[in-house]
Amino acid sequence: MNTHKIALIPGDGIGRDVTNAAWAVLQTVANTSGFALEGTEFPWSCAFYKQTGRMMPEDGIETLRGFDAILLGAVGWPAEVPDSVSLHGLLLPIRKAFVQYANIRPHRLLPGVEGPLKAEGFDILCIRENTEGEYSGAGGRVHQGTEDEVAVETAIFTRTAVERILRFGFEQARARRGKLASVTKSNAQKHSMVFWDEITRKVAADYPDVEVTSYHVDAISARMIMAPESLDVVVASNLFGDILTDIGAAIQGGLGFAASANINPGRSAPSMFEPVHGSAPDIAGKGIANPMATIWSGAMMLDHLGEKDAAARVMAALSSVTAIGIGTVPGKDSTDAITAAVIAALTSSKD
Ligand code: GGG
Repeated sequence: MNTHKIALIPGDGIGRDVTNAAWAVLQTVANTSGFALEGTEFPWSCAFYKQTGRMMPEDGIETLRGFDAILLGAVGWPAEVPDSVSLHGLLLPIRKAFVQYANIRPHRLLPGVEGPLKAEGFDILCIRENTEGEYSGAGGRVHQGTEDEVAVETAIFTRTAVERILRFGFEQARARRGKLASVTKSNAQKHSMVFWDEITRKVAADYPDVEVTSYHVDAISARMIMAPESLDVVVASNLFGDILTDIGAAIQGGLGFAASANINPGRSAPSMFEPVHGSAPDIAGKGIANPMATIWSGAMMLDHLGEKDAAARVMAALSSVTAIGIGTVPGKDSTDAITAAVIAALTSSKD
């Protein structure tokens, strides 16, 4: 029997609830699909930071390298650890070290979920550059604590990273509806985004079958709300993609539905799967976090691991549950109730 080794990092706040839920669903589908998932849990989180002074041990990356994939819940507990420390101590180093350069976030309505728009339907795949750009961490502060203090945050755009993310986007567009939106702001950012546009045109020449349009980030933000059905694949830099995918989450009914995959397309290291949402301290411990985003991310993990049928079964189970109104209204159904309904749908689909 095929066994996939999965590193589980529940993280902070609702991260544990949603990871437990997704893991129960994934174990159910594995047990009924003829493969095994072997999970190893790591307590890396803000609580771990409080105990050790680090978000993960010094050899954390090397420890994770031996796994087939990583399933992560949420990171951040700002009351105790600054968000800049928790993000730069766990999530961003994993994405960079494992060259998970493509952050993929699907935005569509599950059956029975209305979302805030009157849109008939939409199916957007946002692809966010995940290793550099505005989240490079390059910069510093001088004259700290004085009137003359200066903070510099330098966005890094390399030809290698911009070209590979655009190429990845064009491949996805080719496999979908053949439309690619390249997100820019080259009227204002006359170095990095002019460079981004040049590389978009260069890569586009290799994909004459894909219809490519460059949108300024402000214009595409409005378009995602006013005409989301006009978009197919959207490729953006790290910061622009982070922001646009919160809009994507909002129009698909909320962050409880927004899944994501941090993919190393060359498979030289494990990829990581996580909901778009964070640790949600306001609802942590209440048992009402929507686990669907993490379950959907788990389906993306199965797909990446080659368990395509199992991934499709999880998505069908999620859809059948939302179609009867379970998990569609924030806070109405408990995490446990939603998880039990998805597991029941999976089990009955095998009968
Ligand atoms: N689900 C992982 C998590 O905690 N995400 C919250 C967050 O702030 N992410 C930042 C990012 O995706 O770059």
